Amino acid sequence: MDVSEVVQLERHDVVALVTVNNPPVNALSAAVRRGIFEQIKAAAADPQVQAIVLTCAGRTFIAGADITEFGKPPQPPGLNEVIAEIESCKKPVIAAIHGTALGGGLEVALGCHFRVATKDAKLGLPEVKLGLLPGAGGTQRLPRAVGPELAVKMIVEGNPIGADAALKAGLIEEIVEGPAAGAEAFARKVLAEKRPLRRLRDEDTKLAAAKADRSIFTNAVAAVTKKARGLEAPFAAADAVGAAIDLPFDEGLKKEREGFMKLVTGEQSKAQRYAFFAEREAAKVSGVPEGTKPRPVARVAIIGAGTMGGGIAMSFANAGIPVTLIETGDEQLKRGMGVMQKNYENTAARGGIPADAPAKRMGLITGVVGLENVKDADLVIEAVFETMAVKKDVFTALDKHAKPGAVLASNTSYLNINEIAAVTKRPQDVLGMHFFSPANVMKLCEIVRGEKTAPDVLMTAVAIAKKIAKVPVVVGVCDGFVGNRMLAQRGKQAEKLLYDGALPQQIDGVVTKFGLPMGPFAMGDLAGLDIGWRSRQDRGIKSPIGDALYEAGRHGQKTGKGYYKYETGSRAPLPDPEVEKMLDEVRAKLGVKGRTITDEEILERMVYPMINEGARILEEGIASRPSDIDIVWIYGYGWPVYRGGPMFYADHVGLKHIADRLSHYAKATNDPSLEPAPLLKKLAAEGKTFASLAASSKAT
Ligand code: T1G
Repeated sequence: MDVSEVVQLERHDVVALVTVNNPPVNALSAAVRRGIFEQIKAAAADPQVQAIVLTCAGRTFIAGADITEFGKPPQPPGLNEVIAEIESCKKPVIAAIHGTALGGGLEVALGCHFRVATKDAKLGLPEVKLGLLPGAGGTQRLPRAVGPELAVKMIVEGNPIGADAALKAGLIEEIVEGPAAGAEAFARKVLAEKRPLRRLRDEDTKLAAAKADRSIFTNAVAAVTKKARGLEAPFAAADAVGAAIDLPFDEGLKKEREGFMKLVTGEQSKAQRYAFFAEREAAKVSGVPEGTKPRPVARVAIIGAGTMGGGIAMSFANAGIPVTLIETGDEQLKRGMGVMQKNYENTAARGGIPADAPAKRMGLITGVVGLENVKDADLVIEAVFETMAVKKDVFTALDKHAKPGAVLASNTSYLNINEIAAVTKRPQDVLGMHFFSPANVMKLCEIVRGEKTAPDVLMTAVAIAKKIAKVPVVVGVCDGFVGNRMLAQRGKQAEKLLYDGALPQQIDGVVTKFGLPMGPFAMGDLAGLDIGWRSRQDRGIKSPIGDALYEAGRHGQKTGKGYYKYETGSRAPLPDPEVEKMLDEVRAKLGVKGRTITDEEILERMVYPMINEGARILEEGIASRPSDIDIVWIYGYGWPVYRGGPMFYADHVGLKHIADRLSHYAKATNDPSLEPAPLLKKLAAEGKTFASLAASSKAT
């Protein structure tokens, strides 16, 4: 691509403007790097130019390196070279920041002598979210700009800061109107005041305190790496920032480069970069006519102020969307409103939201009694009792009271959307929006597409889910859709492993060591074993140990005992010898003798049956892509992002191995349902991957 196509140079008397124009996010492709390098050189060599402004066209300043280039042979000039050219320029170079200056984008700005930003700009180094660390000087220049404590927080957590915070921290010089014009005015000021050029590589003042007392930095690192269990990048990134304190700039840069190269070629970053694109791919709905527009959603009504309804209402209020929250009685409504208020106050007390946010957000939620109050809503989401009879009653009433064109969504976690839609005269307006508990925290929203769901209704749900900062994945109608359907297979194997001789703590231990936040039995205790028992009663399913625990009044955390025991006021699961005794009795009744089971067998029987179910889900078209299934598991159940999701993991392990092990367990445990699904068998026989499906479906 020709340099001038992506990076233009123009001169306004003594000020040169170098403008990057590489939509959609001005990513630093090879052409952009070449363009910046050459246009800065040209401006520096132009005797009429006394100052240079680096700005971007479109909606944002440079949002980072071009992630699609990773894994391919690097093309010159490297980003470090481009930044060195800017920093060594004899004329002042000013970065004009708007939108999101992220990753390599902020690193380019850090190579400039001055930085100005618009009020709504965000500045950050999110590389750690891709399993990387800033690889173009960010770990060395940012601590010199804002100090090592804030720098290591920004780099290890990967979250951006706003312009106000950036100004306060000394990351930018000024907040300006309109990035380029504001920066040009600032450039003229720099010239008029004959300000000395600021080269961050030469500024060590803000490192002095941490040089004198290293514990300042080590404490900061400890604070931000608490949640980094299993991840490599956060710790490597912290080490690179430490090198800025301990070493001269160029040696620190070398250390950063070594750390970056190790991560970018590693398995974790490959998985995290895959997940980044998979999340965006999931929002591209197949089988919807090009240009289908979502319906406008100005007001939402939520039916049910329980745990789910309250969490969903909070998600909309958090995005500034007014909510009518409807309950059947004042008592339930009052309780629901109180829970949300408390949630907001607790978050504000922890500094998670501003002190005035609870009042503002609760002010957006109007609590009322009576379904007729849905009449003004553009989107109605019911989160009532999880039985088909209750759902049908609610949708019959919604059909009567909701305005024409309103989207009617059920939050059901497994019930048949087509059956629910059939009780209305408007099945085309009905779909599922399955949120995950706690709904105000978990990001996944399974958008369940009914047979008759209209394309624009589907796109409305996808668009509104993104607007409330959820990750939408469109799924088909079946028992449990994608996530819970796969979870059910894992639950089945977990229970069988108990009868085969394993204990809850061993099984949960293998699952959490693999990287999930919680194992199946701790999850059961959290959700409540009575919920599982009721659902089994509904469906005529027996569970010897589950029923025994329920009948013994062990309903999980809520009764202080379930698969584990819990000390008063604690949610920490403690192994309970009582449960071991109960398992011995159940095994005796079943006539099975327990055996010692290896962690490896547990892991294979926890994960491979889920992958097998994922293959069936793809065969049936319940999910359009293997990566959609991965996104469901990463955002709905906390599957470790550095393992990319169950289907990505399957490709990494090898489908032939997985198929062979499933066949082995099908025979060893006399469970034909464990035989490899036809799709898995076929791909394994052909030496292919699930990823090859996505590639071929993209090709069609
Ligand atoms: N490279 C390539 N494509 C990118 C991209 C990037 N950095 N960022 C976004 N895209 C694509 C994205 O796939 C989508 O494509 C479209 O742009 C719109 O994105 C050397 C090594 C900037 C906040 O991690 O966080 O710099 O689906 O849907 O919601 O140290 O994109 O339309 O075909 O997300 O408005 C560091 C990643 C890179 C920022 C905008 N930077 N991007 O959000 O739009 S590593 C990042 C984002 C690095 C240096 C290191 C978001 C956004 P398509 P979108 P959005």
